[in-house]
Amino acid sequence: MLNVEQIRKDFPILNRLVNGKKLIYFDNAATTQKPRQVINAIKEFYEKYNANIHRSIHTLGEESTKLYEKAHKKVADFIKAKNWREIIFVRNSTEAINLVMYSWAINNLKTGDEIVLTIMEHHSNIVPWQYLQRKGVKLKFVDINENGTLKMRDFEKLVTDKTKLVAVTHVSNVLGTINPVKEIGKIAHDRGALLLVDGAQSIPRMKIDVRDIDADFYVFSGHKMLGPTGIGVLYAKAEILESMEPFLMGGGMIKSVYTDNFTWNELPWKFEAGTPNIAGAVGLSAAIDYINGVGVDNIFRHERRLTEYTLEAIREVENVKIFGPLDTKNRTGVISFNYKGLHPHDVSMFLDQLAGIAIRSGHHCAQLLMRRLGLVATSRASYYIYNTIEEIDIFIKTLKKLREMI
Ligand code: C6P
Repeated sequence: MLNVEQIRKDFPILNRLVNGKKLIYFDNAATTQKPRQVINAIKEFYEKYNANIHRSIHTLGEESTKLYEKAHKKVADFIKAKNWREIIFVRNSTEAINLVMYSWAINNLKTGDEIVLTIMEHHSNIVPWQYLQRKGVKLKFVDINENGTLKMRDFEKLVTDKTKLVAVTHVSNVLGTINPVKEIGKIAHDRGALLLVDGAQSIPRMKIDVRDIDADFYVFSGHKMLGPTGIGVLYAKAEILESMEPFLMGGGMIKSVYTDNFTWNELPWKFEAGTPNIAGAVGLSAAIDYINGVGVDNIFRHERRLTEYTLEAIREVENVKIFGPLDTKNRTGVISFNYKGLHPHDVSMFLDQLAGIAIRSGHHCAQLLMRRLGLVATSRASYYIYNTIEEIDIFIKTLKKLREMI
């Protein structure tokens, strides 16, 4: 069990008042809050170590280089990568997927090749692939069942020897569904395709072993797992990275430059052109330490408890419809719902104004899924380590109050 009271003390923002009420932050799928340990690590970096990396031989330059390389190693251990050189720092999940598209897909896919996605993908795992349609690459989409799980038989049908890539989210940011990515990977590999896993919503709350999943690419963002914004990760198998051309060119990614050509640096620097987000990497490192200290399994269990409690309590609120699996074994603490008679934006605004509750409303960058569900938007509460049953009680009470108001 988590010591939530103790954990909450690490998050200064949770003391903030919003509209006269103590902040209740239920927008964790968008971005999580940051503990003092992460904030201090960034502050300490700028106060004591700030220097560019891989350039200067002076003490500060050496120290900041060490910190930056250590962050790669920490991420590699965290996701059980074979080698820290398989960890590329980028800005976020979106950039990581774009890197795969520009560096791998553009050079390896041709007219007639296919990519299999799912209808529950975030736009970041759809739009970059649509760019390849101009090359004659076809996109196919796996559908969902009524309970918000993937139609696994669709994979069997849609993944063929024309498929070069299966790109799927590990956890839906709208439904909370946990997808069986290992099983999906087997189907992809059996037909000679690669597997890309969008881990944006899984890494903050699930133990990740990229080798067990057998992911060829696994991407995530630091800011959804207690880290700062502007730092994210592309993991890829070393042999694939070795075969890929860099996407961004410039300083840091070269070994030698001549008037007519250049040679690439070794991994991962080959893909990290220009001065990187060094402080971001230090912050991400501290975030991983924090998560390891709490225990990923404990985080998952805590969220499950909050989700079970919510799904039970929300039944008492008239005219609320929940989306996604009702079985909490197959889902994380993301609860999308609609309130009959109120637009999701209005629900969000009322919760904020009346009780200082921050939820997200809208299409959640998943318009294909919205259309599939016959919706334009939902309200979405999403939990993390510092959320409590007491906060959920206030949330449910406020939802009931809305009923009386309208
Ligand atoms: N979802 C949400 O509120 P970036 O913006 O690159 O850090 O993450 C993109 C992304 C990719 N995949 C999934 C499954 C995601 O949930 C997200 C981000 C946020 O749901 C912001 S739209």
